[in-house]
Amino acid sequence: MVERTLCLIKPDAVEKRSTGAILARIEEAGLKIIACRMRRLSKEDAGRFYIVHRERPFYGELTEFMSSGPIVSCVLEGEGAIGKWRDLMGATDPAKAPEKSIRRDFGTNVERNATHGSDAQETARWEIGFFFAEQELLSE
Ligand code: FUP
Repeated sequence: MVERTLCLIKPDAVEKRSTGAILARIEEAGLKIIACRMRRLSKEDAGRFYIVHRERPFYGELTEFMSSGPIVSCVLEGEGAIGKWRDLMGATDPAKAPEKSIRRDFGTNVERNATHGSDAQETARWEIGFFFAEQELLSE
């Protein structure tokens, strides 16, 4: 099934100038970028994006980090895009992510882990809507 998923390149990876290398891996894997822009989140924006984690002990630090510099948000489209993008990223903790995965190659630790990807179809719809209007998704 053709799916859409949200990809974020987080402040650590943008600062390290890994944006191009990460986008290249996405395209080489056969996923299509149908929207892409750079933006800096406020701490409040980051708090809304990660609202499901509000009770977790790392919520404050996570929202601080996610608003610490520019991020790149993209919408990826393709067959099984949600799972494909999560496979490309690897586990949340870069040390546990497989060799050649994006988080292993570009991440530092469980917080500074280079990228984000939606985990299910409903979350993907909500997360895409957080960053983009429907008419900004250029599928054709
Ligand atoms: P993932 O779906 O792989 O991004 O992972 P989670 O939904 O479990 O976590 C969301 C984000 O919370 C991670 F990308 C990074 C952050 N996090 C921490 O900062 N500390 C932790 O112990 C766990 C997650």
